[in-house]
Amino acid sequence: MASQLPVIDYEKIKKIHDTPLEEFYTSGHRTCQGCESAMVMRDFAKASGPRTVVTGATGCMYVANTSYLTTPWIVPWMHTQLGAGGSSAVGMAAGLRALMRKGKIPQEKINVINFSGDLGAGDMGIGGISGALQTDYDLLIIMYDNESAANTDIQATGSTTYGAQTTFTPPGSKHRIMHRRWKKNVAAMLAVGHPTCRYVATASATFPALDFMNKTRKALSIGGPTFIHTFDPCPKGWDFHPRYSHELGELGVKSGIFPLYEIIDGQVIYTYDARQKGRIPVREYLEKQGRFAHLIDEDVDYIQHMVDTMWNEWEIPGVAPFRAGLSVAG
Ligand SMILES: Cc1ncc(C[n+]2csc(CCOP(=O)(O)OP(=O)(O)O)c2C)c(N)n1
Ligand code: SF4
Ligand SMILES: [Mg+2]
Repeated sequence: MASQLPVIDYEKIKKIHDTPLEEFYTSGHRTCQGCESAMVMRDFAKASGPRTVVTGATGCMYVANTSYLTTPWIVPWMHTQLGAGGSSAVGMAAGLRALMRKGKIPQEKINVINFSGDLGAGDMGIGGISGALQTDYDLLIIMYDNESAANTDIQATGSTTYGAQTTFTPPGSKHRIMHRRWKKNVAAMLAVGHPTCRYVATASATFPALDFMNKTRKALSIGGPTFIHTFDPCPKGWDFHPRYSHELGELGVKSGIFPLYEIIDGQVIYTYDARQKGRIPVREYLEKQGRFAHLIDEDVDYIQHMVDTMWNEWEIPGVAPFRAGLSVAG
């Protein structure tokens, strides 16, 4: 159950001109040119507005955003340890609740948002996030997924795409593909495992207003502990020219390799329904990135096959990779 504080009355953004002009993540950062994760920061801060406090786990979005004596954050912001995103959000929300109960600060809805990277949230911090999703606090955890431990020079994580070159998985003459795991399905895993969590979504800042900002607002309005997983092209780690970040995001969504959906009170809603809209070949997404330059046709065919299976054969396409249960009597 979420807190009884009045919710902030967010309007749905129907077109790009509806987005607020005020910025709460602005100049003063040193992320790479074309960094889509920086867009995730800017967009969620814009969507959530001034009555927001943010905790951020170690990673590019901590380090590049807090160069000595500078910061782009306008809203209150606190660093937390890698893997501690969930517990930092719970601590922040509990602290605010206690201060309000004791009358030390006015009773009002203050958004608590944690951002953690794919290593920090999906791998190291998954236990703490699971704990946070079992609480009754209003908090939102955003896993910004650049598909590597980018800050420490692009090591593979559980979220790295099959076959990608990283500093942990360099292709060699003996083994062309060193990264053989399929991408971890973090949002769905958290949704399935926490049935009372009312809002889980995947999102893309390539579609900033209509997709990501509205999903941020929906999560904050629905309340309770909520989770969003974003898909963030990273020019440095994925090896492409910074001008193509949005194009890569679009190709990832339209090829179906990164499904966009919301799970609201247990109902799956596809926000880009690749079954109805069709999918472009995944090759169009892969061939524009240097991290896949070593792949040969059969590797691309394999990735295409896996994406096709995800959309055509999974019990809940893109979300749950199971077949319907059989009884033993069968
Ligand atoms: C407990 C701990 N282990 C390792 C590190 C070193 N470290 C700092 S940032 C980072 C990578 C984080 O990756 P991710 O969460 O995906 O964020 P990104 O850097 O990609 O933005 C690592 C391994 C650390 N700071 N703390
Ligand atoms: S390495 Fe990637 S995630 Fe990190 S600042 Fe550069 S573009 Fe952004
Ligand atoms: Mg990362």
